[in-house]
Amino acid sequence: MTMLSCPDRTAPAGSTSGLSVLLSTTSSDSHTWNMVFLHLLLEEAGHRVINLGPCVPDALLVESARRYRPDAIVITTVNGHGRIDGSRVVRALREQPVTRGIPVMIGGQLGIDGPSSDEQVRRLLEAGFDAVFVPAADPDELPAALARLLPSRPALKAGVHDGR
Ligand code: B12
Repeated sequence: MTMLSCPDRTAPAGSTSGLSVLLSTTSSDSHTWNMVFLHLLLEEAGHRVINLGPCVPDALLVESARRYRPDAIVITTVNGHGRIDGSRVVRALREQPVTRGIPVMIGGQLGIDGPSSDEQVRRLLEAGFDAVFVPAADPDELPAALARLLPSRPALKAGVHDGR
């Protein structure tokens, strides 16, 4: 069957690029509306989204990153376990030669104590995240952060990063 009409997923004129973004939650997190919101936000910014859905096991996220080799990985989590699940999965991504250079960002409600502390953010960055969005962050910052992060990794964009 031929698709006669399909939505234009290319980047709008003037946007930085049309990046491929792997969107995931953490293994324990079943919330989905945050994913729907981010999926639409990223598509409206001109990016292509691969959405893994809720409760993504670490091994599936790592395997999906190996398979799709996205320009970036965005993790959304609101159930309060993000600081633990997120740290674990980003370490797993950093251990694999094929996935270690992919920019990874996390945001939502990262703990169970309301606004994320500086210490919580520091630990997530130390575990391997390139960017951490605290609850007070404006989600509209995400497309801008993607645009800022990726030009600093030209080899990755060209698909010739070590180990790929
Ligand atoms: C609906 C809901 C559920 C539904 C989810 C249904 C579904 N299909 O998604 C159900 C009933 C299943 C559910 C279950 C649970 N929930 Co619930 N849930 C909610 C609720 C009421 C709304 C969430 C929602 O859909 N919001 C709409 C979306 C669009 O907004 P959002 O999720 O806030 O995301 C925004 C921002 O966080 C931000 N953002 C999110 N991710 C990212 C990532 C990046 C990179 C960036 C930039 C921004 C960003 O952008 C989004 C848009 O502004 C919230 C309370 C609330 N009012 O927020 C609790 C809430 C998230 N749930 C909570 C809890 C505790 C649970 C349970 C553990 C309860 C239980 N004891 O079983 C389980 C979790 C199970 C699990 N395994 O994860 C807590 C989390 C506590 C915490 N973090 O400290 C909350 C905050 C309620 C509360 N006040 O206690 N929940």
